[in-house]
Amino acid sequence: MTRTAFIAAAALLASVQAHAVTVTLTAGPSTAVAGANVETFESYAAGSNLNGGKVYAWNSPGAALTGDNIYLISGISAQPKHGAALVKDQWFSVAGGGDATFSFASAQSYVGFLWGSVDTYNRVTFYNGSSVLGSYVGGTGGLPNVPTGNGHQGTAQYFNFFADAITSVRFQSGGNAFEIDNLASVTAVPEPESYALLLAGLGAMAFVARRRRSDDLR
Ligand SMILES: [Ca+2]
Ligand SMILES: [Ca+2]
Repeated sequence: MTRTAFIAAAALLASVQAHAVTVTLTAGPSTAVAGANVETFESYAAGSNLNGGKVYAWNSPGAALTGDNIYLISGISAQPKHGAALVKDQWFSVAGGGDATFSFASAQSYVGFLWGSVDTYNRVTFYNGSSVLGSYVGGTGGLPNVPTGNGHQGTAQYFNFFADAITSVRFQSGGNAFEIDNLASVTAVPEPESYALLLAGLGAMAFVARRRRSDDLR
């Protein structure tokens, strides 16, 4: 491949892949995106270790009901609030200093989750392979409609993140805790314009290669 063709191919690849993450919020408790796969964390034993975090249940040791209609394991984790009604279920929690990653079998065009008690020490990062697509910190004003500060256990916001190809999502927390439920995702299907761009790029490269060959013959 010539240097020019290589640069053209690299630029083309970048234009296809480097699309930013779009963030939206909807009312909880679960995804409103059609066709999403949803992990509710109900199939795990309470206290299970999972991908760097833990699955807690409403009846975990030390759990007590609070005035926000959630179960609180004092100083450790709070169940994400599902709405006005009391819900007895399980959730996923990343403890202080914790680092949890969910890797997908194939690229996803969407990832969403119910984020309970959004904290300034919670960080969520979306990857395509080792490339960071987007990284967000809770409670700092960087996300729409999220109260700033820590410990807003009474909020029930569902977060939606859209990107072309998310291969993993990472949850990190500097303190107790980063709590989520109803982790949803949708498998990515390449968009028609991506195919069109790729075909146009391949056509351009073939044209350059052919012209170079005919130049050589002259
Ligand atoms: Ca659940
Ligand atoms: Ca929290």
